[in-house]
Amino acid sequence: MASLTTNKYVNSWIDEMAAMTQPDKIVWIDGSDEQTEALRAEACSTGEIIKLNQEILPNCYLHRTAVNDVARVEGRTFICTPTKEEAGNINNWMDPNEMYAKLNALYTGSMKGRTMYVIPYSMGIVGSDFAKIGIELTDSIYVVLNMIIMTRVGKNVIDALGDSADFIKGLHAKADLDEENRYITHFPQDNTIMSVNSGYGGNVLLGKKCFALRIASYLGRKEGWMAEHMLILGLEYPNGEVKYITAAFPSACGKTNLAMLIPPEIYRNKGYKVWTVGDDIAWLRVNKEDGRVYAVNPENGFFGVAPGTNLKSNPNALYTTMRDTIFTNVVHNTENNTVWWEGLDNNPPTPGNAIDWKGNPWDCTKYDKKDKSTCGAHPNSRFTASAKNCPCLSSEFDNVKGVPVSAIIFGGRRAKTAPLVYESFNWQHGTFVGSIMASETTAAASGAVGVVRRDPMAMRPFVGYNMGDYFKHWLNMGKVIPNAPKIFHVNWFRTDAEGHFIWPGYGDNMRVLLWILARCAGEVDAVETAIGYVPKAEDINIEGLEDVTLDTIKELLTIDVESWKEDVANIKEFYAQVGDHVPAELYEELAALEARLG
Ligand code: OXD
Ligand code: MN
Repeated sequence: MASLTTNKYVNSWIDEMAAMTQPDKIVWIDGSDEQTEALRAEACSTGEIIKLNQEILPNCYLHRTAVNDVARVEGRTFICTPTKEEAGNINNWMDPNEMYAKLNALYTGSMKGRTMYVIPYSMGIVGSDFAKIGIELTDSIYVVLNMIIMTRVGKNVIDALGDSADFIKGLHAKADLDEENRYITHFPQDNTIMSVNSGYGGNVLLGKKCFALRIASYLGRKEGWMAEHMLILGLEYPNGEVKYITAAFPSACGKTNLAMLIPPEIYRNKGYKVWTVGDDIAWLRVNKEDGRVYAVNPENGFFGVAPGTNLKSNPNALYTTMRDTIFTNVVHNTENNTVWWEGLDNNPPTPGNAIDWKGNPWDCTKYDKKDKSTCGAHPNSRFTASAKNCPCLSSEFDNVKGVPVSAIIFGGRRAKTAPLVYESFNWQHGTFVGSIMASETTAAASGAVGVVRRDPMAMRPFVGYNMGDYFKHWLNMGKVIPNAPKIFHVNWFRTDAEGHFIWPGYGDNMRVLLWILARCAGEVDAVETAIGYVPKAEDINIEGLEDVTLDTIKELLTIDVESWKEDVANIKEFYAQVGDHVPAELYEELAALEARLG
């Protein structure tokens, strides 16, 4: 198929990649409905996807990955900078020449008998100052169909690129799906991403984690902006004013749920609303006119975790998935040709009518919560759904300027240490608070329970360069933002002596967001503590909450000095691991915290 462009950089790169991978043919993705529909039909005919019940789930499909290929593979993800120091100690590193040679052997001939699809895509709205263009070459129709949902794909993108060399190159080949030879690699200096031997979303939808976080974080540092693992939401007040918040939480801490929050009834009745701008990634830039930080979501869809999504936890996400969605590794209900996952409802498809994520008959009566191998849907099964179908999508979603950010929130899953919410003293301290973010492993994850994993700014697996330099970039940004957002930390996961969650979470998290925004507006006082400003208990509105009293809030806001002292020791270990690029300012903050703890 003829190239859609005369851009010599694009065409010569495609020629080179095709010479190596040797596909039977090359097909450009133009973004047209006709082509997309033809690809769906082709993928259905080969069994790559299954067309679901079009009355109940219009334009929805099911896909199953290989059983050895169900999640991101951090151990096999590499940042290939010329020196190891540039990649830092937290990333896996390999010398670019060595990695290119290794990959060359894996890619050579890998597309024989296959088609190479060329996907021109934009992260961000074509024409926006924020937007960046990528081209992904892939031998998977599943990847093409997902990219069409998750990014802005088509002829207009390649036209916008013109004859420029300013695009991110991405090469993906499924090859043999060999996990021993699976590599997700980034060459920041070459604007290049190469992924081989996987078909799982996070490893192969190269616009997402690989480009919009790893490569973009590198570009952001070079160009003076930020690429962050953050949701973006707008909170609308009864008077119609909307304030925007970005929030970073480690994977699997409920970012999508918070982004699509439904206010508690008492607030809904007053006219409060929450609007979703993004659920996973935010690109942040300083606006020259008002000196504030503006955020865009560079994606165009949601690649969300299915299990646990239900009418209570996240009705907006559920509605979003009811059309135009690709489900991956969920249960197939063959009785009515729909899908199901653990935590959707209490009506799993009955034995004889259910196929599990591995493609085998599934017996829901054998399901044991504690034994993952009995699940019908894989715990990391996903929906790829279009933002346009989200009932609470912000009207500013397509705003080329982005939305002005009032508050940045960091959070983690901590049983004891972190209070429900606290505010940092200033940007430098806020950067410190982000750098010490952590989550404790839950029983749901494999391995020991309660182990602290440091996940700075929720970016541990996603910074495309040295983590210490990333911290420095945060500090530097603080100096060039005249009207910086305030930085907060939240913890929805505090537990009592019996291990039960104290805070109801979900929609009620809105009560904490309102305190945060009131602080930003200078409308409410706070208590200064060793770790930051904490609310006065009576300033968290508990109206309409069962089981939560003023004493509950007091308990949620206590600071357990002993566990903070333990944390300080753990932070020191972590900083040592990050190595000598950790900025002196953060060591000063650490020392100051230690002193305040006494
Ligand atoms: C994701 C992740 O899939 O953070 O968004 O793992
Ligand atoms: Mn994520």
